[in-house]
Amino acid sequence: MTAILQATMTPSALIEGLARTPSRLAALVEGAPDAALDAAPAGEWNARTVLAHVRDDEFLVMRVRLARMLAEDHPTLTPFDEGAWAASRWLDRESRRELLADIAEQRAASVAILRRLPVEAWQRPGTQPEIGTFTLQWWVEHWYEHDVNHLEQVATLLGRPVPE
Ligand code: NI
Repeated sequence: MTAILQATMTPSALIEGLARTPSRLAALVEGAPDAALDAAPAGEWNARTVLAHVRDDEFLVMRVRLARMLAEDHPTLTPFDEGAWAASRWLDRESRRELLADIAEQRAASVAILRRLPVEAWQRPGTQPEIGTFTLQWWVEHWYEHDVNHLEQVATLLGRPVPE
């Protein structure tokens, strides 16, 4: 029998962490020149693309997987091709102001769902071929770690510390 991946953070800590990411990202890019948001080493995403990725993943990936794990009995989730996304992303709402507003709005919608989950829902299982089988809580923790990774990525790109 294969082990089911389990979270180490509590639901309340995860919700609190996820809820803080939009303001941390906003503080991180505040005052940075637009040219800095668009600069990156060859072959890497720049900060603006990372912000668009965080925004788009929220509704293309996060809430889709959340909804499937809540509605279906142990779904097999579909991998998401980030390279294809980056090559085909919409560019018409990528001003810093729009990106930050979109991130805050999308995240608030996700957090509102998570706050209302019954306690047993956090143990619902899902499987992703390249990861294995996990609880919804593990997957939300994975999502929070994704936030932290991209906060650190933008901080490195801009040469700034990650805000508290
Ligand atoms: Ni990512």
